[in-house]
Amino acid sequence: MHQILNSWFVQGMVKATSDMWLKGWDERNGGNVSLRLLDEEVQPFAADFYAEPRTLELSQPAPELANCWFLVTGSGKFFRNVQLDPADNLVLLRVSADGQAYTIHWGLSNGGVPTSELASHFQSHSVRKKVSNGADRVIMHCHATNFMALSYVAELNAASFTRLLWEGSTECLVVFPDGVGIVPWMVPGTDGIGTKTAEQMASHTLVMWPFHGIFGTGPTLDETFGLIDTAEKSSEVVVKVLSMGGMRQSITTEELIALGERFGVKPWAAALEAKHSHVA
Ligand code: 2HA
Ligand code: ZN
Repeated sequence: MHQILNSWFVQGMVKATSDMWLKGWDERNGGNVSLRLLDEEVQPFAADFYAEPRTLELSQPAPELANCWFLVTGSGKFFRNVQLDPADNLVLLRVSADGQAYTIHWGLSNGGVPTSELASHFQSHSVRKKVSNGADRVIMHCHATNFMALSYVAELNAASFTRLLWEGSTECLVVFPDGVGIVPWMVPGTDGIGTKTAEQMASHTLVMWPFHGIFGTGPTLDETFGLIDTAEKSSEVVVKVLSMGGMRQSITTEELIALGERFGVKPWAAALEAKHSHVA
């Protein structure tokens, strides 16, 4: 029995993916998660590593992540199965010293490769590592249902969409003061969508992939799950409100400003100033 199965990072990934499955955000092989780890966090489990690890080229070099370790979900793996067999569904890898490749040290016990969205994850990790001074360690993608549903009816403008979610639940402005970025619809799994997502990650902790899902970032699996959960909860409220004929009253701009002051966060100015068109 591998000791690494009891590590906080494997257990944390099992908890996150199981909860995401139970939330209904990750049908079939939908969704992917990556967690950046420090050398001192993984080395205690080196006895469980492959004696002959596999090295694969990255489709896009990631020099900012040179030598970084990541625990990542596997391509084509089902979140509902991670808890049954973490060693088959997850993969522990290390980016090479030149940032051109990565080596698989544990996991994918029956073969396979890391998530098809590895390019998006690595490009976003590079950006968040910089803007958070190393604090942000998680990139999480899933198909949060109500958030996706809103992408079909809300104006696909980041500021007005952020304003809509801030109004959908009082806690939102406090949890994501930097708002939600939006990329155009693009083919998933490509370097191109990875670049666009990472661009948005420079100033937002959440990014919408219209008609597909959400990307979130944060320092821990718990924080990132909580961030997406909060955006999804607000989305659910807004979906219900729109289904009842639209808002007849809502949180005002002055009230949003007061919220930010009380909780010591600086709300994204463009979203405070934005209007949305969902008042009945
Ligand atoms: O990993 O969700 O976007 C499956 C996906 C691709
Ligand atoms: Zn997806």
